[in-house]
Amino acid sequence: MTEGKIVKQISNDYTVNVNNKLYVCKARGKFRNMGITPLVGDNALIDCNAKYIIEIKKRKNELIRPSIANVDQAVIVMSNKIPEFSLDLLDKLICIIEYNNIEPIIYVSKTDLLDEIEKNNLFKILDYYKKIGYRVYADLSIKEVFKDKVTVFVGQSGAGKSTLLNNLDSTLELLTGDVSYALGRGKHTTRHVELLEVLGGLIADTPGFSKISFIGMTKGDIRDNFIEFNNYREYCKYKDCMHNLEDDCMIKKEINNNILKSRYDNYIKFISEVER
Ligand SMILES: Nc1nc2c(ncn2[C@@H]2O[C@H](COP(=O)(O)OP(=O)(O)OP(=O)(O)O)[C@@H](O)[C@H]2O)c(=O)[nH]1
Ligand SMILES: [Mg+2]
Ligand SMILES: [Zn+2]
Repeated sequence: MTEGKIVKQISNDYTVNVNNKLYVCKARGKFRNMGITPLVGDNALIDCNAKYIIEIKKRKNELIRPSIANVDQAVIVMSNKIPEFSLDLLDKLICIIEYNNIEPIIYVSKTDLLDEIEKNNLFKILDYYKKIGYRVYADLSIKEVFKDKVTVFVGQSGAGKSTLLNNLDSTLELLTGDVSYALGRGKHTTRHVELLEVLGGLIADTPGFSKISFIGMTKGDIRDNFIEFNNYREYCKYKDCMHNLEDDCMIKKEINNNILKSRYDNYIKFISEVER
């Protein structure tokens, strides 16, 4: 038995990397009985001869859609145009990624399609995200973040995830797709999750996902993962303030001052989504 990492899954075939040798394995039936599905990113014990996965090591975290385990950081690829930039989606992704103890990194693609005024407006908003502690990139200087990390690329279909990966390492030659202009959204050019060795780390390109949701999260979880709110909540009148209908709420007082209005509006939208 040897230990390796699952780097790719296509239906029931799991490719496991053991000291840079690849083995295509099946999962033992016992996993199904135990309710475990092996995931890309799993550290696993395998039988190299019989080509079976025998054991899955305890996970640090796991994401669903894209299904992947043991992720350190997530690059949120946000397109400016086609598909349109969405602060709503950005805040949703940040919140879910934070909740999973994964570090979000923001990458804005297609800035070449913007004029100077549009660019200025965009960077003003992005400055807010920097101020509250996130790393934000709009060019290939993002290369510095990948070494020794497991990174997942997330973002809408057509946002430019595979294009960015190809630009980070031109030998990858990943398929990229034309965005369906009529719909303003992509058509899932990338079809499976796979960990690729890039710039001294592992990066998972994923199919753009539209079904991301707050599964398993409570309203309190959403509140706690709007990280900048935590700097002010001790000044709210109520200790467990939801920053919604309560009086004397410091978060509400800080809107348009230290808190970006769209962040607050999205927060209110998300907690009512979870309530339903
Ligand atoms: N102008 C411009 N076009 C870009 C840029 N990045 C990506 N594109 C185009 O956007 C389209 C979609 O890019 P992909 O890299 O396939 O998008 P994806 O996020 O991998 O999409 P899925 O695999 O479907 O999830 C392609 O036609 C790219 O050429 C960019 O920085 N500027
Ligand atoms: Mg892709
Ligand atoms: Zn409050």
